[in-house]
Amino acid sequence: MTSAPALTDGFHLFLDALKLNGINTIYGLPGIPITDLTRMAQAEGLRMISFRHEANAGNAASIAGFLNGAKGVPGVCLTVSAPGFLNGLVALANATTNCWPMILISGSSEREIVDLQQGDYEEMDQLAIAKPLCKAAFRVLHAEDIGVGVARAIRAAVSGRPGGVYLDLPAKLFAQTMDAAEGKNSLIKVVDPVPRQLPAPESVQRDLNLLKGAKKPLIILGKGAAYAQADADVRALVEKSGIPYLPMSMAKGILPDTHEQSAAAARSFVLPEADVVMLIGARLNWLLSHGKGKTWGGKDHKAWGGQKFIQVDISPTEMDSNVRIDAPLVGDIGSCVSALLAGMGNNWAKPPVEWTGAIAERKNKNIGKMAETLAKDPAPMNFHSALNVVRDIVKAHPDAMLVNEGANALDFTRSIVDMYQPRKRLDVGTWGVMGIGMGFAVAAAVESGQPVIAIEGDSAFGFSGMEVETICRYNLPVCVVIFNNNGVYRGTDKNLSGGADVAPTVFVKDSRYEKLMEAFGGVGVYAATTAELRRGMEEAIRSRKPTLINAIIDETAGTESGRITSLNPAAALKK
Ligand code: ADP
Ligand code: TZD
Repeated sequence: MTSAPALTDGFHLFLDALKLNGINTIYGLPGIPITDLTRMAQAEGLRMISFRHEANAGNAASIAGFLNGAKGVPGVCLTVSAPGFLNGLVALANATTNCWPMILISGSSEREIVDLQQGDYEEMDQLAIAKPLCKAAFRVLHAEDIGVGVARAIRAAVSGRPGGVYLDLPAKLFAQTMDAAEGKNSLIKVVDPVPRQLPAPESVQRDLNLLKGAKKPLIILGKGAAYAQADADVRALVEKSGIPYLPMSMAKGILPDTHEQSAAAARSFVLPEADVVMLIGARLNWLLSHGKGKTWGGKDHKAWGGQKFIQVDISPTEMDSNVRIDAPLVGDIGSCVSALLAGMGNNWAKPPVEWTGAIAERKNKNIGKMAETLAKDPAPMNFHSALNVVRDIVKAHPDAMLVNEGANALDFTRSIVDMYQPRKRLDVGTWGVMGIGMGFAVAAAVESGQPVIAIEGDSAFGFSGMEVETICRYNLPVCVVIFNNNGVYRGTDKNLSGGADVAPTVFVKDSRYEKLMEAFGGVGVYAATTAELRRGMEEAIRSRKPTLINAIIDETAGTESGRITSLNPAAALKK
């Protein structure tokens, strides 16, 4: 009697393909047709982090991609069909916008029923819908193609400019069987998923020539530089050149914010004054006022300020997107920066002291003013006094991950809380999207093993608040601090009609958010003073217990839209 050949199936081939490529964690939410897949993932030794809403699982996967993408490992989010898939799409689109590698994997209904629109359970043409929102989208119909599908998805996500990828897995795929040996042989371990992309020597020389002639040079580090994990070389470039630098939000900490060359506290001075600006992994989008206009010393809101730009980026088509790029340097940041370092030689002249001295003067004045504000301890707390506490805690725990969203809660945290290590600050990114908070916090804890501090506006928190249960369930060392000022931006708006409903930006006053955490066994803290906030945060970090601190902030503090009030169309006609 001959024994039947060993078989494998779609479930196992898919999980084996992930594992083969170093993907050990899946963020997702079970249901038809992927319930068994989530169970088997766990059984096969993957970490399956199960969320309460796919939006948060998607955000978790996207920030895992930010943290690990340079090592060739994208974040993975797994959802059910139609509604679950749609719930994951904001994160997929956000990942693509931010250049983070994430693969959204969704189960889908039967192709022949979907394509004839015969009304299957959760019927939707998911592939077509995902396509415009991501870098690439693939569907696998046959078990023997799983290896290729996963390999293509990984390569598309992490190579070149990273981004979101959609992978469609129809229900019928999972139970398909094939010979186990052939199945194993069909899997692909992606070789060199993040190939180096060397810059052209003549481009390097062009950059150095421009930089050499500069009287007032400036370096801007963006989150692409943080993503690339070329920390030592980026730091060496800044220090060897002696050029002042500005870190974009998520680039904070590549060099410690206390570095003497940081011009962050003199931002509004250096942008219009600089003559040559080198962008490293930063785009001239709205966050940099498109490289022109008054921020840059232009005469009006669209006028060029006269700066020459060097741009280091992996994407050639990023160049000239907003203003002329005089010296594009296309390649991966690690290779570009090391080529620049080599080209600078050993006697590179530092920038003129007139420039660095003028910056230091502005900077010290502003830091002095800020120190005075931070030293005040008003009752109730305001953003500054509460953030003075957070600032101390982060300084004492530079390994901790800091997640941050809100409007004022975002802007003030970014400018007040110094970061000391790369890829510790995780925030709303290019879109300024609310809802990333708890998803990012979960992934930050899972991926790093470090304590996580999430500084959340009360509105921002609401978008993902139910995931405090997830934080408790996995017993993650997350300390959520809600800056509770009773509403979106502030809690003081009035209903213009005089009716009984509160204004659209106002919430229930004095909400007891800390009880949410207590409901699931975590620690809830009500903090009305800076002393209570400090005690709560210190204890959370010490104990590593899931903690939610409801920090009561003056409801009149803060401004509409935080720092971007100017982007908010307000009625020109007042009744
Ligand atoms: P920020 O918001 O911090 O200014 P952006 O997201 O606007 O940063 O810009 C990041 C840039 O970094 C993108 O243009 C992207 O193409 C680029 N980038 C991402 N990863 C790399 C890499 N490994 N090498 C070079 N450039 C990269
Ligand atoms: N929805 C989504 C998905 N993203 C957004 N950015 C917004 C809505 C609009 N929005 C902001 O841009 S900030 C913000 C909203 C709703 C919340 C601000 O209130 P907050 O923070 O309580 O979180 P502050 O500290 O009180 O300003």
